[in-house]
Amino acid sequence: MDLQTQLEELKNKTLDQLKGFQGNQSKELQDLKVSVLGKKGSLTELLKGLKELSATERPLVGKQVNRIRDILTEAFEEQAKIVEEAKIQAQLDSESIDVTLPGKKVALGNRHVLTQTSEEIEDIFLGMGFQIIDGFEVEKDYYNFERMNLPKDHPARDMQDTFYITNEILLRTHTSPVQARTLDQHDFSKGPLKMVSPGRVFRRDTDDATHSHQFHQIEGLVVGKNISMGDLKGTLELIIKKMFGEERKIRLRPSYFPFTEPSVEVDVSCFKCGGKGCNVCKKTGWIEILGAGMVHPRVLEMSGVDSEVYSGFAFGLGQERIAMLRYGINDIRGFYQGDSRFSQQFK
Ligand code: FA5
Repeated sequence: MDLQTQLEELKNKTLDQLKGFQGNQSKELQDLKVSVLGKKGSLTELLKGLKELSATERPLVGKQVNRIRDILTEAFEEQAKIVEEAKIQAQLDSESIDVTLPGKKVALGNRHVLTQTSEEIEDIFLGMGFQIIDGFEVEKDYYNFERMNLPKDHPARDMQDTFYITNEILLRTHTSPVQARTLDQHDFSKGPLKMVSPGRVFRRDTDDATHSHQFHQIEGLVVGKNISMGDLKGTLELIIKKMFGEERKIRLRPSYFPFTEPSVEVDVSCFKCGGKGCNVCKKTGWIEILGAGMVHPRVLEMSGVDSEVYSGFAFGLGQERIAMLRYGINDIRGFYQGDSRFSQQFK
């Protein structure tokens, strides 16, 4: 049999074999393809006979080979499609869907308890005519320390060590730099300044049940004419009673902050032991929740505000401490672990 006839036969035989492959026979189809068109397949085998042909016959048969390879390649592709479709159809036929079965429940998340706390506090302040201001988490040393009356090399900088990005740029240690930035902007001819600014702060603190190296504060600042320590105490009492109820006791302790004079620290009676002393309150019966005081005249002057005419108070609340007191959370680390069993409790 001459080569051309053999080639035609191979083509016809393969086309015949290609008919009737089922959906579950994609492997068999692939095997057949390899056995005909593969490197060691029958077509390649027949090609070896090309060199026996005369110079006039060879190009003609060569053309025929190419034509047959194209026809077969196309036929295999076509058949592969048919097999794939048959496979999908078989799968669809074998699976029945019970549309009456209940659907899968999608678990709904809820706002983090710290977000809820912050929004609640913001709402109370909005009701008292305060504005809400955003600050920068990455802050300049200048605003975080210098404008807060903590010049370079001031020993009180040790109270709030932090993570420096460069010598001049750092992760803010408190929300107080927003005080300076807001004072710079405020137009006192239009009335007093009353603002709160919530946000994340960072410190080189050792983590324990009540301390984290990253936590949240809410800064408050009121500056105007004739603002006194009485206004500070009244505002704090109001917010603490709204947040914790009338029965919770508070106490003001004299303290020191370079940016307030006088300065106080405010404690709330411990939620766990009610004031008797336990591991949460470190046996003191009290948990510190905020620092506050009358704005230091130098802080006002650095913003170009005349401290002879204007005075004010400021405070910095620890949001985690507030949430812990409200909900009886005894370990601050729970806020940051992303455990849904924790967050689901505060819907
Ligand atoms: C300050 O950060 C001052 N900027 C607050 C202030 C503002 C004083 C305005 C006067 C005027 P202090 O370091 O005490 O102060 O922090 C304030 C509150 O943040 C604390 O009362 C506490 O509730 C919370 N806090 C402090 N350190 C941590 C910590 N490591 N983890 C969680 N909460 C903390």
